[in-house]
Amino acid sequence: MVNVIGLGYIGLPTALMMAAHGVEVVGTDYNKGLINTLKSGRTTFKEDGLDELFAKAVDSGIEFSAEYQVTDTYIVSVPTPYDKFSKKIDACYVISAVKSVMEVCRKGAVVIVESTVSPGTIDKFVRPVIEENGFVIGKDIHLVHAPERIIPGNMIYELLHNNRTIGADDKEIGEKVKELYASFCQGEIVVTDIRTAEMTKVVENTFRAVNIAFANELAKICRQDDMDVYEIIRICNMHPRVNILQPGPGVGGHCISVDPWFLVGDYPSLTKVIGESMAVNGSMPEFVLDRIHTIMEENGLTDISRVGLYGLTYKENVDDCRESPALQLLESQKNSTIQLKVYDPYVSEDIAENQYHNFDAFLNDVDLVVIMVGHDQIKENLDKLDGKVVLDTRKVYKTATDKIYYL
Ligand code: SAJ
Repeated sequence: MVNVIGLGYIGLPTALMMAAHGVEVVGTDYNKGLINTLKSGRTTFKEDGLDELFAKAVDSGIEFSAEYQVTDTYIVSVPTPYDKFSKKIDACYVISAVKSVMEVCRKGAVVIVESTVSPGTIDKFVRPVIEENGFVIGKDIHLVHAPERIIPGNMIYELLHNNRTIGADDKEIGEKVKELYASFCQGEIVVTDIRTAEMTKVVENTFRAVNIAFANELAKICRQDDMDVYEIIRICNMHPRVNILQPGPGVGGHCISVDPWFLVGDYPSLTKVIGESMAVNGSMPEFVLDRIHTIMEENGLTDISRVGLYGLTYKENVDDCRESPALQLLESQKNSTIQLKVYDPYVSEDIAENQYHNFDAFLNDVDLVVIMVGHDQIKENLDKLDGKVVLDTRKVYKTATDKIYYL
């Protein structure tokens, strides 16, 4: 039996996928409300295919409990934030989950950390917890790091098809864990050591963050001298060895905007490119704000309270708002008199001032719409924006016009 600890964006789909493929699974989370929701037959966030997978897993006997289970395999999938000042990883949730596992587990158990951690975290924080509990690592408890690579918005497909990395002290244990993931994963599964697996995961997300920062910097250069950044990137990407990502209003989510800081925190003097890239991405909400003011002036608009941000999530077609560019922008304005209106079809709770829950009512109250997220919903309703001035930060419109502006 596998006890999956932490039933958030990664832990829940992983637990469901394993259960749907014949593995005996109990999902555990300290949030009793979340456990009750799952027990009552409902999922806790929106993701394509998640409800269907949930139904299959329930049919296959998955169980949910707020209690840690006595079992032979644990998968720890809890958040790893970073300390905003030191930029170092805050491993408190991982440490606390492993401590709780130690209270119930038997000798011989395999503890798999799936949470993204900076290189050295397992040596520094996880091994001591196991040893303090009187276990000998490699004999009583086996330690594995199996970072996840699925992308919100396409999680279920990627769980099945992505290649995976398993880091283990002991090759044989690594192979055993590989077999567990191979119960559903059709991608290639590489077995390596723990430190390499830790670094690999953080490097992948850092690569993407740096690439996006490059695109964002190009957008700023092109804006200054009136060049079309999208056309330039499109043509550059026709080169066989160039693949530039897209500029945007900023970088959000719990991965690309977080993981590179782990390296900056641990290697401050060696991370010039990474640190600057994070600063460029972090400057984009402010760049959007400057664009709003310029566009208002060009169109003779004077009332900032009639500017509306469309999209509060960190990217399209998900309901996750963590670190989202729109929230970063609103946060930077919180002490000013600027009162922007906001709307997101994926966000039903009230999370911001002046938030609308009806698209038409939102449009009625604004003259300038700032598309912060390219949800399918807006792509399918562009005609409703006719007559509005639009700042399209996601290139939802195919061409800019005298009323449609890009970044
Ligand atoms: N973004 C851009 N321009 C782009 C692509 C993305 O501005 O060209 C922005 C998005 O709008 C968003 C942010 O970057 O605000 C991050 O979105 P994302 O789609 O790039 O990535 P995440 O955070 O949803 O998922 C990433 C993925 N990592 C990589 O692609 C290397 C995913 O595979 C990881 O599993 C996930 O992080 C994670 O959990 O670490």
